[in-house]
Amino acid sequence: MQVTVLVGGVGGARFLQGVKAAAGPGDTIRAVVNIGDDIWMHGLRVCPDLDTCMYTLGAGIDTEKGWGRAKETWSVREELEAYGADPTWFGLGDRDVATHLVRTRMLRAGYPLSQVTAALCHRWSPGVDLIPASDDRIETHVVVDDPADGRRKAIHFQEWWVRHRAALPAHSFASVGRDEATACPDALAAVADADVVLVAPSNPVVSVNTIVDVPGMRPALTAAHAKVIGVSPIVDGHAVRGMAEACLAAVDVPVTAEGVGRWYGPRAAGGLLDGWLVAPGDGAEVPGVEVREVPLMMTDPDTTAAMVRAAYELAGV
Ligand code: GDP
Ligand code: FO1
Ligand code: CA
Repeated sequence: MQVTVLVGGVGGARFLQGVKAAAGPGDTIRAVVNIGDDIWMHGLRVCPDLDTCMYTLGAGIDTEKGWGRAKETWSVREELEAYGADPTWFGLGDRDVATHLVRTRMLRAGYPLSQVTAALCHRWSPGVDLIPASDDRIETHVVVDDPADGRRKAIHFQEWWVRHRAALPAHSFASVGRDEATACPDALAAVADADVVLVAPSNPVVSVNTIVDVPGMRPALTAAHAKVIGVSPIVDGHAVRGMAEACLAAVDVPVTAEGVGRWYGPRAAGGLLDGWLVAPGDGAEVPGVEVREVPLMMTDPDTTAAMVRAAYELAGV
């Protein structure tokens, strides 16, 4: 069976561990990964969601932080600070820098991000094809009121999330570069060839919508012969972790499994979903979408695998 999964970072990576645990012989798993978090940092291209998936599935992740490398050291960061090299609010670990050096060198040599990612994955063997949603640069920027003078301005998602901890109310999100971009052909193929498409319990706004919104992706999802089954990242009215609540507020979507399911919408009406998994008791009415209640806490890969099997059952595969 060919499985395609739309993922962001931490939540997506944990979900992919469950997809791997549920996989049978001969199954292929392709992950279409959000690139909206990507940023140029000290001349290096950093791809947080691709790296979180690669490190997590390759057993190199710092499991406590959910990003960056295990057993990391911070000499480069300390030296940058000693030079007063801004920005100092974004931590680049020494081991992580090697990934960005290899990636940046290959990008500068003209390789597309999808080929760069495949090259990095030769080392990490994640067991899943990690495919960027686009080979083009699309960055999520956040429109906020400048704390200094109250003037409205757009800042990179990483500045909003890392420097300001998402505490600055987001008026809106902008995908800078989107209109000049196209979806990665391998990502479109992953959707077209899939026997089932899963939408991981990733951040609906800055992980899932930023993938679906890449030019070419939504028509591919609508045309796919596979069923599209989503998993709610909102349990009992809360995001399990991270800043999804702040993001949903910015797009006026209720922080409920129902609210997110309705925002994604039924595929029959041009939306994303055929099915929607919500946590027990979260009962959601999503017109045009078949809803199932299943335990949704990804405590370990086998528990997550049960969620994945429930999604396959809902898809009829
Ligand atoms: P990020 O890019 O690192 O923020 O990661 P993602 O966007 O892939 O996932 C973040 C989302 O994962 C958050 O909105 C959480 O609510 C969700 N999440 C994390 N752990 C769990 C879990 O155990 N179960 C569910 N249902 N959602 C989870
Ligand atoms: N998150 C932080 O909270 N602080 C950091 O200093 C930080 C550095 C960092 C470096 C590389 C990388 O791949 C991720 C990093 N992150 C950091 C996490 C990052 O902001 C998140 O993984 C996602 O972008 C949020 O979805
Ligand atoms: Ca992310």
